[in-house]
Amino acid sequence: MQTEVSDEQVAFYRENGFVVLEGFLDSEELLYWRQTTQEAVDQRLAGLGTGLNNQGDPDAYYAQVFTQCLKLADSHKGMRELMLDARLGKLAATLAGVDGIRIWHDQALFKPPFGNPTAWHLDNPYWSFSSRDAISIWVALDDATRDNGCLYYLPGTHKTATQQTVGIGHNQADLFRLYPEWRSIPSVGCPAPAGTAVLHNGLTAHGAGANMTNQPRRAMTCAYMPDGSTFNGTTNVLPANYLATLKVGDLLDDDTVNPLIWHA
Ligand SMILES: O=C(O)CCC(=O)C(=O)O
Ligand SMILES: [Fe+2]
Repeated sequence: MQTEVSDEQVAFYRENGFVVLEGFLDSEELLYWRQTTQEAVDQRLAGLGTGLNNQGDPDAYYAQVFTQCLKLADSHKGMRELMLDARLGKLAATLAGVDGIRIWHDQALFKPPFGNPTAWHLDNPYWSFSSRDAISIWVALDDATRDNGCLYYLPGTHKTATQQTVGIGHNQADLFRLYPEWRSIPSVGCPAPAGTAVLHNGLTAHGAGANMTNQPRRAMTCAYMPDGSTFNGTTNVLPANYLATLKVGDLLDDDTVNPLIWHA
């Protein structure tokens, strides 16, 4: 796993709100990540393990944007080992410029054959903490191309975003109702050969195209929370028993819910 980044890559990330790291996984690691993720998703969809997925109604529009399986590290041992790797935390912390990184949630995102596009959105406003330094890693398990739904970004939007976003719905352009000034920013597509990691700030506008091919576009991702972040009142993926103990402003520092995977 190639988790070292250059000063230029850090500078690019800070300026644009995303960065593409080709060759992140070598071919052996790629096979292992693909196999582990597929197995964890298959188990989850078969009803094993705990946690969340969006396949309640497989015909629903959102279910055909991607198969979304959250918190696979909680239900699959091999996935847990992959996700708790301190090198991932150090990479995220280095790009974000923070001194500690906790897992917010992992999620597999498999855009199905002929799947719907992923409408423009911001991530951090969905989550139970508000931070300008939240960061996610998105690892391509298949070649992600302009044909099958690679990611697109609006560079620099992490600098002007507020904590307002839209749902990932039918209209690609809903986000521009909130941020009309972003319509003038040229989007940047990020084709990503399998094994590439793409990282983005939780406030960078992003989306993905439709999958016009008859093969899945699989990705394994993880969202990270800077250590020291506090509860903002949003439920998101927090377990009910933990939520019951929290009030707005409390530190989110429970290692069983949000593991601290790296600290300076
Ligand atoms: O994989 C996709 O289509 C969208 C990914 C995304 O929105 C994310 O990783 O935050
Ligand atoms: Fe997203």
